[in-house]
Amino acid sequence: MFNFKLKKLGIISVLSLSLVAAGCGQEETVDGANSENDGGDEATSNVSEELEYTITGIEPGAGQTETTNNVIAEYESMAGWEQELSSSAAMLTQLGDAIGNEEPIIVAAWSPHYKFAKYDLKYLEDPKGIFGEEEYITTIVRKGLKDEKPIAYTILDRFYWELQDMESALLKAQEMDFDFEKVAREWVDNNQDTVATWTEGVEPAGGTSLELVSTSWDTELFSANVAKIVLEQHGFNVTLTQVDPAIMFKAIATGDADASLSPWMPSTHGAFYNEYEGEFEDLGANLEGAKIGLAVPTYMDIDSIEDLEPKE
Ligand code: PBE
Repeated sequence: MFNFKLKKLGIISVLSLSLVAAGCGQEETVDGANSENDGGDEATSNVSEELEYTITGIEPGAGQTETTNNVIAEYESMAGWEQELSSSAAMLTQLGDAIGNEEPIIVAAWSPHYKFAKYDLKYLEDPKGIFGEEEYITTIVRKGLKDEKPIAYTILDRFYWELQDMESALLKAQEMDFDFEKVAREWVDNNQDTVATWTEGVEPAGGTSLELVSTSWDTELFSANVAKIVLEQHGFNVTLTQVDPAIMFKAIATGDADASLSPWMPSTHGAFYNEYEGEFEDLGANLEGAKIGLAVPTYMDIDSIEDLEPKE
């Protein structure tokens, strides 16, 4: 129902493409070095050429994919560049392989995410500010939830945590095979004080059903699973469904689902948000200090999107 088949197909075709790309990359570099190069920008122009003017992107349906397309369209330095789309998992594999071989790579990156703890990465500066400075993750609920399920509404409205909590949960998840139900359960057990601030003075629900939708990135799976456990402990019968960002907004706007803690704002999901604005209620940030952008391993010699070279 939610594009899984499409995604799998995407991974296969993109992986085979990238094998072809990897095979061609070296010849191109040799050609480039032999051709009339003015020498000044040699390092960076070779990097752009070596990368075949390609960003290693993530899922076609990710908000970040759209934002990166806007970046490619707005920067002269990225004229003719493309994104290779597949999945976050495939991107992380390619990132790990590139770093293992000290090869150049530019990835669609976001934080909080464990890749920044695992690897030495830097965001490329974005002087036009298209990715935005800072993102926050917000909680949206369907219209009518406040009247129909006021207990859930109150708990969801209070739901908020510190970046630090999220970052340590994401590191924990690595040790626990990304079993976010387990990571969330452990977090709830160990953070009863924080949980108490969300549920304080709110009477138990007594079996009311509640539909949560979440996107499938680590941050969101963690927060959705924590919300699910806390709401279940408070007497709700919670269903959690993983969906693409477009479906997440649609499900809340149409009332098919009650709530989501997944929207990244203002840049990442801004287009979806605007499309459905007025058809859902925004309860405000559940996490602040997130970020999206293009990132490279620190051994690469470029610092800004403007250090790239257009494809001629
Ligand atoms: N992300 C992580 C998602 C949202 C969370 C930035 C990769 C996206 O839709 O782009």
